[in-house]
Order: sequence, then structure tokens, then C-alpha cells
Amino acid sequence: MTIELYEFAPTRSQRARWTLLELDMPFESIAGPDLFGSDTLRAVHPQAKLPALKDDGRPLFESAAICTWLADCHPSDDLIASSGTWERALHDQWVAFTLAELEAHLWSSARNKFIYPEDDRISAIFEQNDTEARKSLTVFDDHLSENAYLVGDRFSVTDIIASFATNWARRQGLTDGFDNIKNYHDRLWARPHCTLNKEV
Ligand SMILES: N[C@@H](CCC(=O)N[C@@H](CS)C(=O)NCC(=O)O)C(=O)O
Repeated sequence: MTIELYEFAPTRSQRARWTLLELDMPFESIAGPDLFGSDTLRAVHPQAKLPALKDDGRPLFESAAICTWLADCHPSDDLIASSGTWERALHDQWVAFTLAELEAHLWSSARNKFIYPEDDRISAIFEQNDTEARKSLTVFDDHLSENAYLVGDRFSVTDIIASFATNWARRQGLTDGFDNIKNYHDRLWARPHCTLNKEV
């Protein structure tokens, strides 16, 4: 397996990097801010976004799909449950919930803060996005009050995918009062390969 990872540190490519490090997989890093919108990246990702990956020359995009694929390719590392098991259904549940019910709101606010051209930005959306994000964070916090991790009470790729979003929410000041999420982040930061940004 020859892996090329297209990445840039602050982006969701951190999920893919962390997964590769946990799996101890060698990879070539193609990195930098110049990648956004470039022809080089468009050859791997149709919207020229990060992350993207080439596996033996085959392009793959979407951070959750990349992480899940990498974990599936290395079953002996036990970073993900096998397809057709209940734990795998829980992985799919938490990934879908993370992307649809939390990250979508964070991304909408980010786009309206610094991605869209100034004239196209809608600041009225921030309050609604924050409210919806906090509703979803409540679900994570409740689960983590009784579980150290999201699936099977052990660290898995599900945590790599979900915690990027919960940590993004923390950096936006949305996790105040969610002590179980705070403790979860502390547990993840204790892992040597963790790529979660500690800054606020
Ligand atoms: N759902 C995608 C999101 C990809 C995405 O939007 N990446 C951002 C960086 S985190 C990007 O490349 N933005 C540039 C743009 O929107 O043009 C994933 O998880 O991979």
C-alpha cells in the first residue's frame, strides 16, 4: 500500500494523519496552503479541498471515509469494528451524527466568518448554529458521562473522527460546562499521536 496524504495542519486532514500514525503506516505527505483549489489537488479531490489521499494511485476524499478505509485495511490494529457488527453500526452512527449534527453547524459559521467573500457572509446565522451545535454537544457529553470513548469503551477511529469536531467546538467556546467532553479531550491528548489542536 503506497499512501500519499494531501494535508495542511489546521484542516480536517489532521484526522487522516492521526489515523495513519495510530496504524504506524508509512506515508508521503503533500502539504501546504497552496494546495487549496490547485490543479494538483483537484486531480485527487473534485473540489480541490483537504484532506485527500492516494492509495496505490487511487484517489479518495472525505476525511471520515479516508480514516474508516485506513482502519478497515488493518483489522489487526483493532482501530475499528468489522462490518456487520453492532459496534460497526455504532461507529457509523457517531460518524454520521458528528458530520451532520455538529460539524455542519461549525462549518456553516466558519464559512460565514472567513471563507465566503465578505459581501456574501450572513452573521445572523451564528446564533442558530451555536444553539444547534450545543444541542449535539449535549448528546456527546451525556454519552461520555458513562463511557470513556464513543464505541466499545476503547479508543477507536470513531474518536479520531468525532473529536476533531468536538475540539473545533471547544475552540469556538461552545463546550463550556461540558465537563465530560473536556475529560475526553484530556484522555485523547494523552495519546502520543494525537493531532487535536490544543489552542483556543
Ligand atoms: N467534508 C469534508 C470537508 C472538506 C473541507 O471542506 N476541507 C476544508 C479544510 S478543513 C477545505 O479544503 N476548504 C477549502 C474550501 O472550502 O475551498 C471532509 O471532511 O473531508
